[in-house]
Amino acid sequence: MPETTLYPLSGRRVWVAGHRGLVGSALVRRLAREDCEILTAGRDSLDLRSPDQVDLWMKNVRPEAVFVAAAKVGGIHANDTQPATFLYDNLMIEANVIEAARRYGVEKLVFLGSSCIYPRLAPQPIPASALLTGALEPTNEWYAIAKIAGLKLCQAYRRQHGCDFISLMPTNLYGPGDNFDLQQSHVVPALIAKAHQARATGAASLSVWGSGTPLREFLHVDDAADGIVFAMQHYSGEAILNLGSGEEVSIGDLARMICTITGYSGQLAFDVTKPDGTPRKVVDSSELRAMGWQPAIGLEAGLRQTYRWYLDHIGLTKGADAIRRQRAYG
Ligand code: GFB
Repeated sequence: MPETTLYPLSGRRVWVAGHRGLVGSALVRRLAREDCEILTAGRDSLDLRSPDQVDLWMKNVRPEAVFVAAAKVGGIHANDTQPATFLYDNLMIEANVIEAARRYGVEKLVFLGSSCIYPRLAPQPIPASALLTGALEPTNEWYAIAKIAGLKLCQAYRRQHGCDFISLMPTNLYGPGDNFDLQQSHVVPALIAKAHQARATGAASLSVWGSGTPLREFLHVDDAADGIVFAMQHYSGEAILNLGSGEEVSIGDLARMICTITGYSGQLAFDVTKPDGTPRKVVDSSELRAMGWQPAIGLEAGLRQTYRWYLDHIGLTKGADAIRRQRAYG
């Protein structure tokens, strides 16, 4: 931990935009350890795609610090099949929040992008300097373009208006509070839900999309939240920062780990009619690490904890009850 904190959160009014999502809910958990006032607004009362609603909220509530964790997110299938929603919703959310933050004098703002902003065939681990040096991965270019626009907004507002807005690019995140809907979800919650169901129903095989060969870097969302809060407290600058664990695994090996954790012993059936997406994306997080942040939760422990969360909150079938009892007492 650096000796001086650039932007202490103690006593500040902090808005977590998107507090019900995977990252936003982890930020709320993490910020509970800081002596700050956490501000939130549900989707029912504030549509972040509306410039007027965002302006009014900011005018009335006057946060001093903002985490832009709100976004339309999803896995490879959701990205690939809803390009307009991923582009429009994300452009509107980030433009509205960033402009209102400038207008009402927000002191510090952290914008969250994604590792998919980098070219599909970027050098690995991906340095921040790889941005805009090559073609994007087609399955998520709409989301990536919206996120590139968001980080560029932060840079432009810093240059033109002197705003202390910074951007972080997290790698693939997972953990409690994730979306387990198979049509929308990322790979970790999808495989947990599928393996759980396969075990509960005694299915002979479990469908894994693609070839199983793509490599992904996974970071537990509580580690991500810690890194995001750390960056708000300790970093100010135009350059974007990567946020990753450095822990890379193939999708096939990830599926095998999840089978072990859920107790499913059937076969993996790789469905090559589904896309693989980018072949590899591990980000170079050395800058944030050099400042003093490091992740604490290894992939296997994180997956086990996420499966426990799933059993307690979502897998409420007869099969889940039986499995939960067995795992609690076994
Ligand atoms: O997590 P995921 O959906 O997104 O998929 P990306 C990662 C890999 O897991 C792909 C494979 O190779 C998928 O084909 N996979 C295997 C599965 N089985 C499944 C399954 O049942 N469900 C899902 N979803 N995948 C996302 C972007 O890319 O990365 C987002 O689409 C975002 O925009 C995120 O940037 C970080 O890692 O391919």
